[in-house]
Amino acid sequence: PTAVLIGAPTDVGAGHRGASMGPEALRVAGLQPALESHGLQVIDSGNLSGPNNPWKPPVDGYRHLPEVVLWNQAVFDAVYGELAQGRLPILLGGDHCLGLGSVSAVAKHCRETGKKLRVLWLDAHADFNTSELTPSGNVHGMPVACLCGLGPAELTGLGGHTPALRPDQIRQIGIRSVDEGEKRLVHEQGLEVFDMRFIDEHGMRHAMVQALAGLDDNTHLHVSFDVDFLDPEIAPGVGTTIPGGPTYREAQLCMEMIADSGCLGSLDIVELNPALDVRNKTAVLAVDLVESLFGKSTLMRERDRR
Ligand code: DIR
Ligand code: MN
Ligand code: MN
Ligand code: MN
Repeated sequence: PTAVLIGAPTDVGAGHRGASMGPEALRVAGLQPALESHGLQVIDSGNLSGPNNPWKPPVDGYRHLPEVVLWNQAVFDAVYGELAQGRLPILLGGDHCLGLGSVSAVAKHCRETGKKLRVLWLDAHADFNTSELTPSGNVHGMPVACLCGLGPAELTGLGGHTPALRPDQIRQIGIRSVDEGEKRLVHEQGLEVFDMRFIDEHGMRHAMVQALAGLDDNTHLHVSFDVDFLDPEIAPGVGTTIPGGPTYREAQLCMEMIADSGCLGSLDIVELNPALDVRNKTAVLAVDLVESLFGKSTLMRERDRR
């Protein structure tokens, strides 16, 4: 299908300013021509608009909730509209609170078309906080919980169906920072998490074999790629760096194995923060990895010979 870039330049869900510059940094790093060089048709639909970041403290456990809701409604409408036209949406964040609007739209599309849905959440964090558990009030730490129906009605009901997702539709990869209360909730809800301990012990290959198990021709695979998934030594341009993430090779393998599944139907690239980056190198790395996600490989693969 044709891919569509959708920019969502906001940082209202984050605790650092700057992820609002993410869409432009990815364009400057050459995302569109890189994808086109692999034979993909790509349309850049430009940027969505929404409220400015008021930079206020949390209210009742949420920072900027009205602004987060407005941005997510815009993302939901754009992603849903592209899927309905048979296109593959690539959301350029923006902070990870936008995963809520994006995945809610994908879930609605799948319900309406009878497709199975698998969501891969590539992240250093579980993003499974609630207003009671959050240490920060930042909604970018809450989208997975909201997708599972735990959160304010304005967010959990975004796609007209609560919950948008069942925990068994989600696989988390690369996790290495989970807050105390969040840890218990992840366990209670039965999320399948391939944390860094798992990747250390069993390797990225085995983690991805398990995370991709059970996909079939009727499965829509959504990848929500928080750039802080990557080790900060190679990807410094994010607001919340956590040491001990996947190396360049591990991240490449992860992306290549997703490409080989042939099921990729939508993508978020979020939390890239150019204000904290070094000569745009994190954006360039993200583009390199996304090329692999869309099938770039060193040698010809099985699918190229068919
Ligand atoms: C932390 C940081 N768990 C919080 N979360 C995220 O504020 O909830 N950082 N997602 O990127
Ligand atoms: Mn479709
Ligand atoms: Mn995240
Ligand atoms: Mn994160």
